[in-house]
Amino acid sequence: MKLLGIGLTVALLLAGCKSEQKTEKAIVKVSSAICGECATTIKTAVLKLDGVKAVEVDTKEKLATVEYVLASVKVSDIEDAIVKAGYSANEKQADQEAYEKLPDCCKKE
Ligand SMILES: [Cu+2]
Repeated sequence: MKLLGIGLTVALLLAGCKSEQKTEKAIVKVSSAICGECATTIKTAVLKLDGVKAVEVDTKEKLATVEYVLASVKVSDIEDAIVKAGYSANEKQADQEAYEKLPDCCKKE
């Protein structure tokens, strides 16, 4: 009986952990991403955030799909990371200084 109690406690703890790790997918508009290097830069920047599980960047659709842990990351954190990498994110404009440092092929003009 005692063993069953422990088992139940462990199961509950695991369930608790699992709900904390609940992930969500955010789709962020990255209108200034044009080439593969842009995609890599954005991926690297967003993956640095604690709680981001996966990042996919589609430079044709200009969309970044980010899988993140709901409890540790906010969409605005993801947007800010992209902005700081030199790209626009949703309605936020790219950080000018970071943009200047991008390789020439990644600049719009
Ligand atoms: Cu590029």
